[in-house]
Amino acid sequence: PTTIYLKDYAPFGFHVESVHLTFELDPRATRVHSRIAFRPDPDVADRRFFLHGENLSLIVARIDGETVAPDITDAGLTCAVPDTPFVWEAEVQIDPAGNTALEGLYMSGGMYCTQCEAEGFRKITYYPDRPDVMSVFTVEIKGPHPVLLSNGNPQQQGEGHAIWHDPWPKPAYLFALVAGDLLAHPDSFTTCSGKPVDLNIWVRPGDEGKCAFGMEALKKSMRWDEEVYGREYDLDVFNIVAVDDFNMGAMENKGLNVFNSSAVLASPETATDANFERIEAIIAHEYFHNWTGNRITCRDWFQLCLKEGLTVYRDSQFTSDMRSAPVKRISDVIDLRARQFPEDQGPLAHPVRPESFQEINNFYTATVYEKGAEVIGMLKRLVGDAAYAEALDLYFARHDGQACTIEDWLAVFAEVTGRDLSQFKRWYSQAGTPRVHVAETWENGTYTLTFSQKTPPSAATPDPQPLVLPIDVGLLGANGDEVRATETLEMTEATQSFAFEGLAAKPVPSILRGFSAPVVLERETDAAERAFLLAHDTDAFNRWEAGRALARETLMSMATSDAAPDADYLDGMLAVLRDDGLDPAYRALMLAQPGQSELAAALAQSGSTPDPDAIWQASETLKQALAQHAQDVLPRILAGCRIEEPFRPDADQAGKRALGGAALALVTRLDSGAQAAAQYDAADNMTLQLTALSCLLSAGKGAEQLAGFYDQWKLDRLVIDKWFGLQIVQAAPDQAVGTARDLTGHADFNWQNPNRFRATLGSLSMNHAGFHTADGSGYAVLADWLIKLDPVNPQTTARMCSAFQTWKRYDAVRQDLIRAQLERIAATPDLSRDTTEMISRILG
Ligand code: B3K
Ligand code: ZN
Repeated sequence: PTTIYLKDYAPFGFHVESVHLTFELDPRATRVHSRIAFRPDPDVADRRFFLHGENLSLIVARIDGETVAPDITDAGLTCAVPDTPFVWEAEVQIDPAGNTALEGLYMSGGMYCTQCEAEGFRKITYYPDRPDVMSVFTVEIKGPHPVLLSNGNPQQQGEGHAIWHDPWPKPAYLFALVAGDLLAHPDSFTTCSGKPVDLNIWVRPGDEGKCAFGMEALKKSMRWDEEVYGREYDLDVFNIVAVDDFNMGAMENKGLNVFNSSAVLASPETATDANFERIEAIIAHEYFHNWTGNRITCRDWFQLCLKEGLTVYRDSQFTSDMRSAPVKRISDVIDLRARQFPEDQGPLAHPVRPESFQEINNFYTATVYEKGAEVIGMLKRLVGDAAYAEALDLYFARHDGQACTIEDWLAVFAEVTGRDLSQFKRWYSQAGTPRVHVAETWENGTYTLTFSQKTPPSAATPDPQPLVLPIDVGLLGANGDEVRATETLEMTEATQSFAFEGLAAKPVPSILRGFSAPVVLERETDAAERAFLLAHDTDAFNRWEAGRALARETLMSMATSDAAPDADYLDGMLAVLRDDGLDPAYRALMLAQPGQSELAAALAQSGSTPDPDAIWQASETLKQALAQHAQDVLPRILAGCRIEEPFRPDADQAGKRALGGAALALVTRLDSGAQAAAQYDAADNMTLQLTALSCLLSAGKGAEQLAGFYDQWKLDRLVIDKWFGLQIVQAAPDQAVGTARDLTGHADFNWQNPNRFRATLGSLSMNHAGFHTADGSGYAVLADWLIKLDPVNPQTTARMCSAFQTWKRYDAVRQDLIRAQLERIAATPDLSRDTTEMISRILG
């Protein structure tokens, strides 16, 4: 496989003035006619005419009306062309029904749809399929389908024929086409300057009752982007389509967003509160891409974080505004630690802006997305809100209609603030999570914090340099009052001290408030200080963090010795449970324990080899101890979380249900599932139903309810995904592999559907002790299925290989077992480029 390097970037030698596409749809033999006006770019010396194209049958090609005979390879074609503007025409034939990779034009449940990012357009026709080639598209669709959609505004629409024109120049990765027997959930929106926009969510018949929430989320997103970023929508229509077979969450195609149905369809009966929140965030994310991604796009795929980091940052601001800011921040950090830290600390570590790749689809990662968003959060914290707003205005004004780089992005900040951002830029080029050690001194009324930062070297970054770290610090007095309000310390050196003078007594520091930088903070302290901060910290994030640290530390010692659960932790949690002044959602987050994989990482970092069974046992013991410790308050919590009003998927109600669910999980450990069974029977929404079922399964009960759940929901694909996943996630360690194996034999296990595959095999990899079962059967089952899926759907296969990325944490026996599976996958004949790259990076 060839490796592509950022340093080799070279512009294309031609401008594309316009693109006309005509599709004659047919499941096995779709014809695509293209008419593309090229103009040589005199500023580019290399004017080789290369068009990407894969799996295309070329029927005919013409230049200015004359038939030509291009040189065709697996990757595309070259052809002699004039040195003056010319019109390229081609007719190709493709096979949407045979396209199981779900990239390019494919079929899902009888409808046609497309996925072109990153490099899927080349499976539709010959084209310079690179994001810096932007053009105006007109698309004509012919086919016997009531609904025919593409980007932009409709010019003609009728049964069997439609023409769409998109006036905004765009790269081919934003192209989309949808055709099928679809129903619309319509609405409309008037933009800030008074322009009407027709909105539609298109679904297959039967799903029309699940669109209302997504539509509200869309309208809220449109308003928010006007109010907060001054960004107005720019077409007459905005369409969203729900598709069952989709490799990821959703796609921001211009004016025609295509969504995995799990990321848009919801009703109270079938979707959980977590589903609703995720849907609201993804709709916002894709909508926000209209400006950050579409109007301003990426010069090349190395710049992916330019649009993804910024858009994730924007959607997290949106969720904070719509819901609770502290709860959103804590959830984001939980997610960052669960998904990005393992990547950054293992063999797949790469910078936020990678410098090389073999398959770009392997770089749609938590590092590019979530760490990319953290970097923007740090930048905003360093320059301040006003300068951030000014820099963004300049970015939009200067770069609208362009394909840009991280250099362009940082330049607007440098210009607005006068700052030298060259050191800050290392956040984009260095892999690895910095570890920040803190020491303190107290002398004559001066309290000094000394920080040292160290980023562990990795294959991607062998010699890491000090980063700019915004470290938010506040100081508390002995009674819990804040003696110094939050201040952002700007650390730039490897070791640096900050002094706080004129203090009456030694304070208790609250460090890294709001998780102001994505680092691992190392502070040797005792449980008493953690408990103090858990009770008193005025920063909501750090208050939660104190409880999290207590939980982590007690679990680590329980997993490695015969230590009993820490009393400070149990008392602290009891106080949290009793504190009705705290937001229920926040209390629910406080009660959640660190994940077992996160504990394994912490143990490995502290120098011991994690034992998955011991971690599981410690986690069970701690939950049981908490249940017993809190048994007197749990009934009151449960009663207080009961909701009499009709279901609303908003933050208030969701928070109560989350706290009620956390309490029910504890109660189930004391009452053998009586109350969970009662909640299951009475539930009139999916959150309560699924929470109750989950409690029962984790107690080793609920067989009857599980069967009933299947019967009740067997016709609802999204709910049955939950049914597959929950059984595996909640299985005891010695049952998980067997359960997953049984389910892969179930009549409803459609392994070619990514959602179902992930619900089954992805869930197995998330059951930490189950996946890492000592005989290696978890590894073998996953490897078997990855080998089977690879020729059918390389993207989903490659993505799921990351289940193995943490393998070097474990003992020698497990490492050998995992290595054997990785080598078995690597040795599979004709393994895809996607999976080959992932396995070779993981093997190191
Ligand atoms: N931009 C798409 C992701 C495309 C993934 C290609 N493998 C969705 C998003 O980030 O909004
Ligand atoms: Zn995105």
